[in-house]
Amino acid sequence: KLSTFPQPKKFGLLGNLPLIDKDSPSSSFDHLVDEWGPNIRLELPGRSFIVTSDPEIVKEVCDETRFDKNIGHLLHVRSFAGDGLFTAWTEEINWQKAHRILLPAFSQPAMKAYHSKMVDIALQLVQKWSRLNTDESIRVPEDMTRLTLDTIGLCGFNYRFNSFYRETPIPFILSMVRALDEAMHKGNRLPIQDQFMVLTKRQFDRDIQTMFSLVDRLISDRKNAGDKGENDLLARMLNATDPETGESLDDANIRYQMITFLIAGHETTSGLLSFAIYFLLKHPEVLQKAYEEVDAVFKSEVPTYQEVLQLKYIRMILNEALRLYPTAPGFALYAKEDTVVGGKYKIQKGEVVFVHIPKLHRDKKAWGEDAEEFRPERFADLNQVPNHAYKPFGNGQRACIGMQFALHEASLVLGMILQKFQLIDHMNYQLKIKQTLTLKPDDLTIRVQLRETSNFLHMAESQLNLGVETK
Ligand code: FDE
Repeated sequence: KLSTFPQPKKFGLLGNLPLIDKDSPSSSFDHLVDEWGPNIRLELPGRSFIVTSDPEIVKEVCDETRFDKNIGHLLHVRSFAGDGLFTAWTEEINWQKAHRILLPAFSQPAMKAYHSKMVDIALQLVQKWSRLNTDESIRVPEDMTRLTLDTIGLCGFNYRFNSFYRETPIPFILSMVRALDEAMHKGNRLPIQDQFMVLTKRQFDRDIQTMFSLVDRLISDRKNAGDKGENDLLARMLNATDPETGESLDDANIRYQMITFLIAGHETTSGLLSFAIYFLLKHPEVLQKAYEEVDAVFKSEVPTYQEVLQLKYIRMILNEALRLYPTAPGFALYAKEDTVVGGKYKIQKGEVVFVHIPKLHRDKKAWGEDAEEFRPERFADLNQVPNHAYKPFGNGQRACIGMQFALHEASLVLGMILQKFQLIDHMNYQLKIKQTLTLKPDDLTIRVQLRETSNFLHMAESQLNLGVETK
């Protein structure tokens, strides 16, 4: 017996649009799931789609023989990310080519090549924090964004954004953030509203040009300088050929990939680190275990690649932070053919299903009665993790290519922070979520104090050799 997805109340021509907070769609979905259950149909002007956070249904829509990644809702991001990995359809030749060329560049062993660059940037954060006076507070998401942006810039294209030396973002980043915000809002605006926003449109076009011009310059500079043995993503994109077609990526596509890495690689990872800090502040017993691990594993102030891999408990903390607050809170699929899911819901060919991750990650059937609690021990044995209820990096071949990159970077940084600092919840922070495209703990600030470890006394010396002696 087939049935239809429950649909919340509609408002005339606007359909369900008024139920979605345009500044925070993710929290609107949370409320809708609370009220209507884990499977819902929503109708917005000109489109209709299903929202699910039901592990049984997610398992089915993650079957790549029946469903594939949908790009429709990312149309406006495509204006500047083009056919880069994130915004390309799976059938596009450039997705397949770039996927094959770039997979090795993001593998776990490839992280060895980026490790010392990641350490370089992490040291900048640690140094900044260690020079603060005791009454100065740290705006956590802002510093984490400095860190992740500088890291992807350096590992990706040997470019230094030098965000720790600036109070305000550079024009490129202002443009990127504004364009992303506009892309998110544009999708939920009526065409008639959109037509009148001439200035907004002009700004959007200008922002896109700002992004293109920096990235295009980096590409042409590198080509002019010739191959100096750089081991970054740009070098790989310029030199590597696709094992299947023998072709390499063209300049326009490389530009889109660079913008894509900057978009995908910095806000998501910075949110992850910010939430991890938030949870550590609120869970002293977890913090204590994390300190013990870092003290046992790190032999000096400049951790090695191998040491980072040994931070098992830190990884568990990151996994658990991503469970409760998946910083990329959803992904979309479309049905390749007419099909039925959950044994009763009909989905037509081409129909879109949006997986709302935050509620999936808190499903009590999958995670147990304590699903709302922060408990890293859930990830002690990865075989015990309910896979179809854990999708912080998306699914299948369209899953996050940057996962190892993000986890290596985040483990390294969290480890280095804990090695040096005691974290102080000076304002008794109450969690407030902010959504741009990604989630962040809004206005989280902390204070830090240097821990009294003997290691620290040698720090000043080793800073002089930063980066050089990492193996
Ligand atoms: C992707 C991704 C995803 C999926 C989406 C869809 O499906 O739509 C997700 C969910 C994610 N990703 C998530 C995340 C989180 C974090 C922390 C991150 N992520 C990070 C990063 C870094 C980097 C560099 C990146 N990331 C990148 C990326 C890319 C390129 C992509 C696309 C892929 C394909 O091919 O599709 C992604 N990422 Fe991520």
